[in-house]
Amino acid sequence: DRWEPVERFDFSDITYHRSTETGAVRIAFDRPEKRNAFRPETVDELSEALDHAKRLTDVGCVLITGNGPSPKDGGWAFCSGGDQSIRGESGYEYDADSESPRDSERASGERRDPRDVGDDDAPENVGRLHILEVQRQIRHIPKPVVAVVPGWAVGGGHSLHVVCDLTIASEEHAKFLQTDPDVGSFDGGFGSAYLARQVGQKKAREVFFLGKTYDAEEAADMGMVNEAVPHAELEDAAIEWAERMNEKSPTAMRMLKYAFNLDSDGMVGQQVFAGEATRLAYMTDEAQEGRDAFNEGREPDFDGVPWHY
Ligand code: 2NE
Repeated sequence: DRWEPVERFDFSDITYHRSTETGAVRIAFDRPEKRNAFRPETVDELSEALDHAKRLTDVGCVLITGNGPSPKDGGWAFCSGGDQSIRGESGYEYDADSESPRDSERASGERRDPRDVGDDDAPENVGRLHILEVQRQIRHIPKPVVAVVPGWAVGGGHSLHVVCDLTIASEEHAKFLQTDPDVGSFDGGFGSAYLARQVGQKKAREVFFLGKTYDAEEAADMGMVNEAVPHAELEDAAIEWAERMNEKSPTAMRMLKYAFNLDSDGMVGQQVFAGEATRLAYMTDEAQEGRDAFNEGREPDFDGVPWHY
């Protein structure tokens, strides 16, 4: 088979696989009966999988998708945003009674409970909006992230595809829709402002203010989807992209991703880009001479190092 599960995790709301063919992972929302809406548990798992994928040095591409179809009605979804049924007063709340496999792991101390901050007085179930932290993870993970959209991308799910480096979508089933202002929510960050950089101000405002539904072709024409492909070929096409990207220089790809991010990420973008420049500098003889001189208690000798131009 093309995918093997990453066995160290026992997720309940997502699935997480490594490709057997190329350096890629597949992270998929796995709540198809809810159009893959996310709850805090889903977001924790997504974050954990992304953090793991970041540290896989032989993986050059992350695919994020939604499992389907729904066993209830056959509908396909990438993600329909925050699960409105568990939305509390200030955000999305953990299911206090849930009995996912992860809860037993947490109870036995095998896995850190993200709700446990080591302070017994801290309220446990404050509303969360930490999908926004995951958006920042996607921005900063040092490899391309591809949104593979088999169906609905709605609300916070729409914003997630916007924040991914590339989007590939099912010709037949993908649908793009912003419902944020219908449910009193607004992604005023990447979901809207960065979308405007992709499709222009008028179109981005149309997406939010009129709440129209766009198919994959329309979204591609608009500039927020890279390619619409037949549904049956969606995953093959995504893997082909991953293979192409894996043939490139990892350093160049990382620097390019952060260069593309830089002007929309402000000082944080500069900091991330500069960190990678520092890493490259560390690999030079002159930086190693500086380190060695300090450790040996002598003055550094940079004679002969050219002032490149
Ligand atoms: C996604 C959409 C357009 C699909 O419509 P349709 O007609 O294809 O399916 P249906 O029947 O509406 O949905 C199927 C089942 O999925 C549940 C529905 O309640 C339904 O359940 P049953 O009746 O079968 O039991 N479902 C779908 N989306 C859900 C959701 N987000 N939460 C909980 N249950 C959901 C249509 O379903 C839709 O418009 N969904 C709502 C989209 C939405 O408003 N999302 C939240 C936006 S705010 C946000 O995501 C956000 C943010 O902006 C910033 C930070 C954090 C979150």
